[in-house]
Amino acid sequence: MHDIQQKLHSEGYAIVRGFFDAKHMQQIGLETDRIYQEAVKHHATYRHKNLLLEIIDDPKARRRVVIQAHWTAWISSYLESMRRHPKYLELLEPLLGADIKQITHQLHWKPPGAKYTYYRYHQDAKFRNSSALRNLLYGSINTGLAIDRQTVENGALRVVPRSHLRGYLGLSEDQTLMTGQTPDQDLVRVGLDPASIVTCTMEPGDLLLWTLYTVHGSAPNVSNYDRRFLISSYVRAMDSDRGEWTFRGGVSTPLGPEPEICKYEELREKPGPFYIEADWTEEARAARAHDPA
Ligand SMILES: O=C(O)CCC(=O)C(=O)O
Ligand SMILES: [Fe+2]
Repeated sequence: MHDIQQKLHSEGYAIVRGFFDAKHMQQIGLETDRIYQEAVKHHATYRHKNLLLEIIDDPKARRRVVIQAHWTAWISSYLESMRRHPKYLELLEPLLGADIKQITHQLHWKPPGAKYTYYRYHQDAKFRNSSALRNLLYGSINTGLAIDRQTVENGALRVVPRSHLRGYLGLSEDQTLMTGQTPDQDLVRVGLDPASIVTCTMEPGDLLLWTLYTVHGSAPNVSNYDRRFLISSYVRAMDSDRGEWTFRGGVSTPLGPEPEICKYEELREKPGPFYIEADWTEEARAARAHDPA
């Protein structure tokens, strides 16, 4: 555990091998597939409170695909129990203490053959309400659980080691995250060395940790298999006015009757359910330019 902490703090990322065993991973995989089949029935992105099922009509795959699902713990009791499994406490308590909340719970798919399966380099601090969060560097830890093998071919997460020590760099500001890759020169411009990038290849059950300032992104899936990844972001409770309890005084704590504000700030005013047409794809933007509404 000491090694993990040391690596996370010195390099900005660390990988815990075999965090969950094959039996748990098989069950998580089945739940993930079940959620995909449910989600893809929606014609567009569906929001209900913190639950978000992000759907696009992928122009390359020529089918509807699900690319992300947030807070499926609300529709899967198994994922709800796994987000606060004692293994997470064992891992996180030395780093965050015994009072821990969760800000994100996100399943990501990169369906084979789809166009939008890349993520530009960015720092997750970009996606936090900074007035509701303190101690951004080490008060939050992002975790990514490999459901499928994460390979170069299927677009494993890539990190820039030691980039977390550079503060907020403003990468991919004013850009949609999934419509392209970051040119090397953008990294060089902020003083990062593209040659230092590490591809975090992982086996199912491995867990990647990174900080809110660690520069990361991922390449498209050019393989013929999926890349399912479960991202959960944990925070020291006293550093955050957002999030769902995960461990309270070291006790694993289930979701309450109503959700807490996590990343979706409009939760109270616009709980939904409602649909959102994807406006960020190149196709949607071209249609708007052609026919400005
Ligand atoms: O799934 C990925 O490859 C990256 C996702 C990511 O970094 C994010 O959603 O912030
Ligand atoms: Fe990210």
